[in-house]
Amino acid sequence: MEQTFVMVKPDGVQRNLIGEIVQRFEKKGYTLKGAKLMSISRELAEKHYGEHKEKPFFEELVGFITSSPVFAMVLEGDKVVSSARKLMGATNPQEAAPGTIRGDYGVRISMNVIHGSDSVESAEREIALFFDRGELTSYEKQVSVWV
Ligand code: RTP
Ligand code: MG
Repeated sequence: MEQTFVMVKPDGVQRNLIGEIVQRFEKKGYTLKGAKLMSISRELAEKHYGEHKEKPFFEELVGFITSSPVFAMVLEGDKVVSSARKLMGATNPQEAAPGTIRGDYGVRISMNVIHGSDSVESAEREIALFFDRGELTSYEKQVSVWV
């Protein structure tokens, strides 16, 4: 089953949006396999956003993501990588459709509330960067038992 890495960025944590964002993924039907509130070191931020090292916004991005805690998650489900990106909306909240997380809560591209892996390969890399194996659970949802 496919897994992705999603994180509520510092602006989302500061604005009390963790619960709302987790709820959107839960209600959609994805399974939360691991989650934690954590501070990101500069070293981790530079690895995570390594693909943007040469971009003009890199320093601002690293400064922002290390400025205050983030809420990191691993979600599992069918095609969850691309679906999670759809639920998040376009990178620039000014272009993100209403109903998406960035469309509903974001204002500026530099503080766009949430991160989600952009491919299955990125997801594997990012999950390994942020989580130790022992921090991830391996249960299956047994919906028929609970509803
Ligand atoms: P993310 O990695 O955070 O999930 O965002 P993304 O895939 O939608 O966008 P990406 O191209 O990977 O950019 C990473 C983050 O850099 C910031 N950014 N600022 N000032 C700018 O022009 C600019 N462009 C990108 C955004 O915060 C974006 O989420
Ligand atoms: Mg990205």
